Amino acid sequence: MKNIVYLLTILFMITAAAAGCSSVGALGNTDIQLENAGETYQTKEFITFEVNLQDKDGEAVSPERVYLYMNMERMHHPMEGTMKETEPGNFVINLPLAMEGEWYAIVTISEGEKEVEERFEVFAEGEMEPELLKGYNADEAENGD
Ligand SMILES: [Cu+2]
Repeated sequence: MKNIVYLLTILFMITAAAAGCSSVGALGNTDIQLENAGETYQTKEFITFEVNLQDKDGEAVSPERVYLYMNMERMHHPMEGTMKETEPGNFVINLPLAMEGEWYAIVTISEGEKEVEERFEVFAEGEMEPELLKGYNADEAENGD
């Protein structure tokens, strides 16, 4: 009887470890693509940013949350928000860019506590938008703040 309890405990631990490994691994092995990377956009306009997620076999990955955060080095006017899934593995959000220059864009995909991020660059040209210089959060805008 003692042996069976021991065996069941071991089996349970192996199962739990395997489940944990596969979920962490799946997120870590995701190929994150920002379709807008390297592109130049006009300031003041809302731009559709699009992210595609695939695993190593080319299958769509749909994590719980995909978040886009963009800002400029040594400046503080973050453009950010939760991206919406339009089809499996495809996520979009509409965000403006406040001023001309180089912006970094960080895509964070998360599943529970586990998160993975990837950094890209996009460019903006055109006049500065004073109303956007404190940043823009699409999630807050959607909630009417
Ligand atoms: Cu700036």
